[in-house]
Amino acid sequence: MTDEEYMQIAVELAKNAEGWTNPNPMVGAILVKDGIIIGQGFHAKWGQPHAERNAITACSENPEGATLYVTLEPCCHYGKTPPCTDAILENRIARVVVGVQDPNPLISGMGIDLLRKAGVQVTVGILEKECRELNAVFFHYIKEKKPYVAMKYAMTMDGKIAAYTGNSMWITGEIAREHVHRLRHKYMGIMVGAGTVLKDDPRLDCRLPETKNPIRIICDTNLRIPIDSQIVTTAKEIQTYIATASADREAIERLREKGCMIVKVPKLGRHIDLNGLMELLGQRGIDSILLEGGGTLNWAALEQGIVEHVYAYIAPKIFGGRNAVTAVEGRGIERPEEAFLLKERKVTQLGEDLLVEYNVVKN
Ligand code: AOF
Ligand code: ZN
Repeated sequence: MTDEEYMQIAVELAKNAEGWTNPNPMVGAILVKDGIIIGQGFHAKWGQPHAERNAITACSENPEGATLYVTLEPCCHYGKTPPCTDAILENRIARVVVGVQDPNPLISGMGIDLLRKAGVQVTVGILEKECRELNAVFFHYIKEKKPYVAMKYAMTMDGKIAAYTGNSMWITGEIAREHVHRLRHKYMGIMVGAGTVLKDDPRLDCRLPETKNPIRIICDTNLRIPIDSQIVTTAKEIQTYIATASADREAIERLREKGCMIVKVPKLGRHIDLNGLMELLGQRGIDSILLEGGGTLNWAALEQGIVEHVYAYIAPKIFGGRNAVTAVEGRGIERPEEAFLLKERKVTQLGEDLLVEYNVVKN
């Protein structure tokens, strides 16, 4: 097998931990000796042992002289766990194949240097693109210190997210809706505007087995969220932030009593400053957010430049209706050349529906 083929196995292993490692990366590792995989592992959960140590522990024979394939550069620092480079040297691993350099300033190339200086043969950049994509969130968050925001919506073939009556249950089929719940597990936070709470009274939880709920973030400039909404009444069970520019002390106190955390954010025009909010949420350790609308918030998020990725679920239906809402509302752009551009298409078939994904082009 080639280095790329072994690395692919490590990438797949890493994905087992999706949603459990944030704000740490997902990492997979395998040990190969005489062409045979003798150990494999992945970083299973934030704070727990790293992929390399798990692979070494799982070895069916002595890893001395083996090759280690690991999706991310081995760490050389003491974090919640001791350096992986120590484990590599102690076990006399002969060669290390690295997917991508760790962007963490505590490591960023120093793990590779340390191993080379100690006489280990190191190859860097095998399946680099895949390994970087695997941790798009981690790469973004460690650099920007703000969450990676992915906008998600479900629409008909004619671009409607509801009928003209406002009814949107349901646009897509069951398989696509289950996929959305996987995203709610993968992303650490989920964000909607107050309008969506007023209209749908959603729970914004994750209803799949062996998953966790995202932290809920409601953008509510003027504190319109009803005290008896499902978000507020479940705020003691599921972490909930209300981001507001309101100074209404009584309303804030009422929400706090129900378990909501209030973040005060300055206004930018008529709505809250989303970049300011992202900074605050980044400081609180939130590395990723699934943005589920509605159209007003989606527009503001695009306009303020906080969106990195777009998931569009498309159902084979047509609703029509001049007043039926679309995924992105607001004022919109004036001329086609002002469009927000998307790149790196990915298409997945989900039953009769399609999921079309893109990254947002940043200048
Ligand atoms: C690795 N292998 O499997 C992972 C790495 O606090 P700690 O000890 O868990 O360290 C977290 C940092 O280590 C994290 O920010 C990232 O730079 C790196 N993650 N490194 O060698 C792994 N998960
Ligand atoms: Zn490590």
